[in-house]
Formats: sequence, C-alpha cells, structure tokens
Amino acid sequence: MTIPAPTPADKFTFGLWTVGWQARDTFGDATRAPLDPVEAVNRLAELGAYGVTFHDDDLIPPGSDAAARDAVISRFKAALDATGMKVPMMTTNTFSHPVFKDGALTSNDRDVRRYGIRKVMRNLDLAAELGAHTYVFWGGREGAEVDSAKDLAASLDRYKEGLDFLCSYVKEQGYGIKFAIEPKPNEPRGDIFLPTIGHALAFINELEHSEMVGLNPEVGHEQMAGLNFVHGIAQALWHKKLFHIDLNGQHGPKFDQDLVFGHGDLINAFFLVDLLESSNYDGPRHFDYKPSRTENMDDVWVSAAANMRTYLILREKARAFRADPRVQEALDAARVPESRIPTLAPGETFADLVADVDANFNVEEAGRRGFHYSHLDQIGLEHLLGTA
Ligand code: GLT
Ligand code: MN
Ligand code: MN
Repeated sequence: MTIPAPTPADKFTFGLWTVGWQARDTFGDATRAPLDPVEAVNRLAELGAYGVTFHDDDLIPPGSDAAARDAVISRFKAALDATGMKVPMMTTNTFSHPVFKDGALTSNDRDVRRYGIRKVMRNLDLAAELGAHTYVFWGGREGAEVDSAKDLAASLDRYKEGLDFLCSYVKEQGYGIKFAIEPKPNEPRGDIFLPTIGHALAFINELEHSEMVGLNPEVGHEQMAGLNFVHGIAQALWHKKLFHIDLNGQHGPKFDQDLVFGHGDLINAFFLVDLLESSNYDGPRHFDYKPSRTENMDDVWVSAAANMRTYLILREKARAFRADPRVQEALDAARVPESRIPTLAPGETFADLVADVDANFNVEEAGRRGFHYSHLDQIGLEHLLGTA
C-alpha cells in the first residue's frame, strides 16, 4: 500500500502550542527551548501542512505594547505569505494567567469575566484580519473543585451571556467567524463545565445565536470520560455541529495525554478517519498533541510528521476496507443497510403497525437471528493490521 506524502490539500493544521510546547508539566521543568512561531510555520510548511492555529499569547508575548505587538504580527504574516500557510482557526488563552484561576467567562469575580470578554474581543479582531473562520472556546478553567463554590445555574447563565455577547460582536463587526466549543471533562479544573460533546450540544441549543456556535471535539477529551469518540463525532455531524476537530491519541480514562494521532486507541482512530472521510466535513484536520517530554527538538518534527502520516495511512486503509467486497457482504449480513430503512412505511398509522406486527411478527424466530458482528469486526482489524 503506497501512502502519499501530506500536501496542503489534506488540510492538516497544528496549534503553535503543540510543536511549541516546552514540555513543562506539573512535576518538571521545560525540557525544550522556546520555539519561534515563524520557525514553526516554516517547518510545518516543509512537512506538507496546510496551516497553523494559535492562542493570542502563543504569538504575542503577554504584556507587549502596541508597537511590539504590530512587529510580531507583521513578521508572522510575512512567514505565512512566504509559505502559503493559512490560519483557519484561532483561540484565546483564558487559562494561563493567575487572573483566570477561577475561569474567564464564568469566574465568580465579575471584573475577571469582563476582562476575559475583552481579551477574546481583541483576538477576534486579529482572527478576522488573518482570515480565520473558526474561533475555539476551550474553557479549561471554567469549572470547579468544590461543588458549593459555584451557583452552577448562574455559571451556565454567565457562560451563555459571554458567548451571546461575543457572537453579537462578531455579527456586528461583520466577521465571517463561527465559534466552536471544545469540551473536556476535567484537567486543569477538577470538573470542567460542558464536559462532553453531549453537554455542549445541549448548551448550544440555549444560545441566542446558536446557528453560529458548534463544536471542536478532541479525541482524548472524550476518551478521558470513557466515551466513544466515533459515536460523539457521528452525533456532532448529525446535528450539523462539527465545526472543527482536535486529533490526538489517548489511552483510556487517565490524565490528558495529547499523544500523536493514532498512538492510543488505534481502532477508534481508524473508524474516526473512515467516518470523517465519508462525511461532508471539509474543515481542517487539526492536530492538538504534545510532543512527549522525552523528545528533543529534532524529534518534535518527527512526531509532527507522524500525525499526518498516521492519518494518511488510516485514510488509505479505510478506503480499502470500504472497497473490499467481503466487507460489503459482512455489512449486509449484519443488516447495516436495513438500519437505513425507515421503521414505518409511508403514511402508516398506529393501527396499521399494530395489525402488521400482530399478524406477521414471530418474536421467537426474530430472537434467534444473529448479527454476525464478530466477523465484521475481524475484517476491520485485519485491514488495519495489513493481513486482510
Ligand atoms: C490547551 C488544551 C487544548 C485546547 C487548546 C485550545 S489549549 O492546550 O489542552 O485541548 O484545544 O485552547
Ligand atoms: Mn487534550
Ligand atoms: Mn484541544
């Protein structure tokens, strides 16, 4: 099987905070030197990426005056122009500074909430200037450790108020930007608000401009909660709310590992690529991973390339899986096509259904029918292993 090299047409993107992570963790100091964002753009472009994404503070050192800010932005734009790299998504750092220790949009401290909104507004202006069309909200600090510390309904009111206000700002400015909420169950807070895809989808329904708010689900975040990421993405697609996606790897419910894509639950990654590639999602395939703390800078680029190559391998394998006649037979045997037939016939009444079931359905016989899923599962596995 030949695996093509990544090209910008594949729409692979990386956060500046991913390859630029200095590997400082709760227990240890940085193991890598700071990475110049321009170097990140150049190296990722050479590797075949489509673009980069970033938080305000990833590019502009906090505390920069207007002149310093402008200089950083022009130098960065020059690198984008020279390489053709895009910035399809941007986001705000509302989690590093001590001021955000109790959250930004939901902090109990009203002054902090107002500052949080101000910080997002400023970076939205830059996002519009750089042509980003998606703006992510990862509310890592929006949460609590102590249940009595929050009026939880008020916190959700404040979350909604902040997002409603920011949506209005985008509309009033005429920016063609949509928001994408990124759920996460915990870390850094003990419990984070909007912990899963499902919670976030329900919350979005309550927003004033719900049409411009969708999701940016991350593989590892759902898996930290023990959930099936493929099912989560399928439901986000069903609601037409998959606005962006964070790809990475995770080994089950434990701390947020942010491994290279596929370097965790590989079978789920395989069926994720299968789903994405057969869906109408045409947005970036965004890698939000952290190169391990053990890696030197040279190996950061090895890991960046690994994300893209793994995706492309899985894409080829998913195509081969779907094209295999044995898979089609196994899907038929498993009655997957039958799941697409509406349960009721057109115009069927309650009485029609009762009459038909009572006259024709043999419950004992139906109870004996098997679904042959083991065979289907094994063919998928053998495609993945290269032994199909
Ligand atoms: C942070 C987090 C990620 C989010 C980023 C966007 S920041 O690194 O762990 O999952 O996507 O704010
Ligand atoms: Mn993560
Ligand atoms: Mn993420």
